[in-house]
Amino acid sequence: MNSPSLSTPATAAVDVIGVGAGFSGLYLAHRLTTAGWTFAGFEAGPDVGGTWFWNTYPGARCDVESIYYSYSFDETLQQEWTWSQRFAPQAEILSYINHVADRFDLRKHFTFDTRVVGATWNAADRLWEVQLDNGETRRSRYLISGAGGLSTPKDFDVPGLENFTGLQVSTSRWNISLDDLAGKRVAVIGTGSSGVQAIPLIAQVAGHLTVFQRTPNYVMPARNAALATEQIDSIKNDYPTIREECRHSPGGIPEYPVTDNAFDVSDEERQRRYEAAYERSGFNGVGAEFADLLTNPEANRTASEFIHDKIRKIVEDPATAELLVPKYHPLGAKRSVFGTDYYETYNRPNVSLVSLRDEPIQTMTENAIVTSKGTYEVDAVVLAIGFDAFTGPLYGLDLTGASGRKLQDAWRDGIRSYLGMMAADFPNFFMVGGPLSPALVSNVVVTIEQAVDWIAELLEHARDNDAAVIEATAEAEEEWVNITEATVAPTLYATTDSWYRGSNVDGKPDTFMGYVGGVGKYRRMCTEIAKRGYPGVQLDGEAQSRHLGPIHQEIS
Ligand code: N01
Repeated sequence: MNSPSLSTPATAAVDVIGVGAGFSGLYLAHRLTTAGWTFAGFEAGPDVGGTWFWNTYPGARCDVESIYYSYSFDETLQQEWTWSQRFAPQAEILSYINHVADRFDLRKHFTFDTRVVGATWNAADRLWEVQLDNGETRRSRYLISGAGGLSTPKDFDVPGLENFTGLQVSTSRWNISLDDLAGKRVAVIGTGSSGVQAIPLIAQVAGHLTVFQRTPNYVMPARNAALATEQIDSIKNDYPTIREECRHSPGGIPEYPVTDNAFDVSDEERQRRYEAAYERSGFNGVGAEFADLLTNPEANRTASEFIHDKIRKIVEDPATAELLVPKYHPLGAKRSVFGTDYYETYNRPNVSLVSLRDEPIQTMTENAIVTSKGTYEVDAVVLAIGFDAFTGPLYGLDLTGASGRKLQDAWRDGIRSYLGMMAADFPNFFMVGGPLSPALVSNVVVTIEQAVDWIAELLEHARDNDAAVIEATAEAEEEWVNITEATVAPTLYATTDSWYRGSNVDGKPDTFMGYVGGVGKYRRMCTEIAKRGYPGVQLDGEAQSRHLGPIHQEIS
């Protein structure tokens, strides 16, 4: 194959620098090098895996079913790999990622233990100058971030944490063994997806576990199970259809077809349906049982109260049950959480719960957490407090765009992008599953593959047109921001504080960081944009149309 790098200036060592060697970075390396581009990937960690390399805390597993949370780009790959469980544990996902890296010989494209710490657009040479944490600078025509949305841990903003001299570990950088907690008095701070998965296993070994909960969540049973041989055979026979369904679904998993609203049915019928959904569980469970659960607060209340009742039935101590009942947000408006024996864990004699809403942490001493109501002596603190989502990893690249402005300054008053993949004033820079893409609320692997393919085709389009510089127009970016806002506005996401909107990080602008119109609609729209010659994208300063135009309305 002829190298497509003919137009890459001599001063650029490679066509593309890619950031990260997780699901995004690996597919990026595969897709682009197969098409003949030269590619240099940099990964801060010592090996491939991204999220699944770092998040090794006890109980870590994906809550999107393994058969959907995997690559679809290669039929042989999906035929030869066999998932053991409905929801694969972290170690199995990591070995899958390693298998992919080996099978397609992808490690050779990456330098590990090397972080991108800065990147500046050089307008004269029309390339990116990329600074690495080893002090070197590399130059590339294109810079593509596959740094992920949940790869930058949130600051450890627990007051007085620096005073604590006992064992301290965070779920997102787990570096101890569960045995290290055996017999100890352990505190877990945080009850999101990570905390909920870790808590039952920590409880099994700890002398005493105290959970410090700020916001109770709706935790639905994961209902994980081994995949039977017949199930696997049937999935493998049907993979092409399953993948196509995922690609054109709302959330990147086969759609659970619901058209009726919660009050279209009798109270008894609604209850019956919630019970069936609770048994089914997963993202197509209770939260997806009626069409209006995420838009009508009253409808949502019926589903929320259904879960409240479940909690009260499972948790034996009524006072603890009341603290666990989620009352500060509607079901599904914050990221849904799926657990195994989560509420049952609070029936153990060695587990207690502290509500930080009632008694906030004031400080920590060398061996205790001090709240407004008491002092809790502990030997170990586990932080499960989440991430500086989406912008954290991007701002870590410290990008300087064409006008000399940093990305973090350009987005100071609100996060912006064109399709979640490009940013005006940052030429030749692309994001795989970036902010305002469907990545936030979908099976991210589906979004990753779509984004990589779309970006790769755009690079080819630019090459075919002898264009060296690709940039989203400010007009198209503005339109996309308006579309994403208008799409989320009628939903309960828009009015609920969550990391989806940056509420968990002080000073972060209030922007819902995803497109909620569905991965299927988004894919069809991106395809149409490509077909029409990329309106909203300028090549060497010339835009076919500066606007995205009515494409979003035209596509169903
Ligand atoms: O983080 P989170 P996570 N003092 O932000 C609390 C994905 N994921 O790592 O809600 C005390 O959800 C915070 O309280 P509040 C998934 O997308 C997936 O658990 O802000 N508490 C909350 O309870 C997920 O949504 C999987 O009031 C503090 C918790 O810490 C995303 O990653 C598994 C605090 C943080 O919850 C993030 O999940 C794991 C403080 N200073 C993760 N700061 C699966 O696929 C925060 N909190 C299963």
